[in-house]
Amino acid sequence: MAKEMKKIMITGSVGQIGSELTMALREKYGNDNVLATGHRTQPSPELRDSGPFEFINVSKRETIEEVVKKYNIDTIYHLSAILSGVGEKNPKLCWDVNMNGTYNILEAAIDNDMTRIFIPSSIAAFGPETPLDNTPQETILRPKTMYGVTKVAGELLCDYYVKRFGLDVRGCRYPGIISYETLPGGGTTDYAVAIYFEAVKYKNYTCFVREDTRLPMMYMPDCLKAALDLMEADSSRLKHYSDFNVTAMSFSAGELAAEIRKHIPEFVCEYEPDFRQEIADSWPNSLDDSAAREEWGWEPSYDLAAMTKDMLEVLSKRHQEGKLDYERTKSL
Ligand code: AKB
Repeated sequence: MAKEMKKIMITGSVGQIGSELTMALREKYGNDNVLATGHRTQPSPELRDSGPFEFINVSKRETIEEVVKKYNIDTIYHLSAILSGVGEKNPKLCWDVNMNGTYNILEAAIDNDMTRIFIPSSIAAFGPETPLDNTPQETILRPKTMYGVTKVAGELLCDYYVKRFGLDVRGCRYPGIISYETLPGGGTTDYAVAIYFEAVKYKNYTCFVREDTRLPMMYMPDCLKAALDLMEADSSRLKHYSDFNVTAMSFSAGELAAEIRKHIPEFVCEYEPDFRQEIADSWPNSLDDSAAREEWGWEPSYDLAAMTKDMLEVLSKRHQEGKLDYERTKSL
């Protein structure tokens, strides 16, 4: 008997991860089987023209219900979230979107008998009391940002739905994600993306964290692989559900700038820390992701050198062709 096709919905599909995850899922499961949703931002022509798209508001349950029923959705990748920097500027909005959004997605999943849900967490779940190096899977979770608070509460809520209702919810604690398609919006790790665009376009960058700030990071192809692999993993092997540590590399802002200088020798990076320094300082230097490796075979492909080569090749080509769509932004 033919395996029934998944009917997938993605929230936050216009965002940094969502935009690329939508295309990866459409490639894997068929364009018509992947519904992209967003809040207000218009989707790119690629996203809009390659499959279905709807506007929803994750903090309004009825808007989720409507599209879930219309498209007969059985699987959700819930990507919409307010990130750490914007979350500190607007903690109320952060709570509303992240907490009510997660709760509404979980409730919609139960009420519509869904088979599997992906809800990512983040290194923001950790805090200053967490061990900084090789941060363990099981550790102290006392974040000091609203974003972090919603991520810890989200992990706990997901685990509750697994145990209490038998819902298959999975997720990983993403580190900073670096990519060239869609810019991240309002996170603390955004400097590690902006630096590449500005190195190519302006040959200089003013970084909003100190040179010695070290954080765990991951290149987009590995980020997509983590989501796809975890969602395909054999459930009998999983001891964890929504809180897997995953990482690919760790580097300081200074090491990142030095790696870029190997390709663009004239590149100058200056450092003017803003309020995001304190957030970065409260997050780990590096993560222990052995649970993800053991339980579902997690293995990243890109390190700092391979990622930098790829990022600069793509962005330089775009710049030469006059297609590098990037403007310097002021502080959040
Ligand atoms: C942020 O910086 O807020 C995000 C994250 C690490 O979750 N990129």
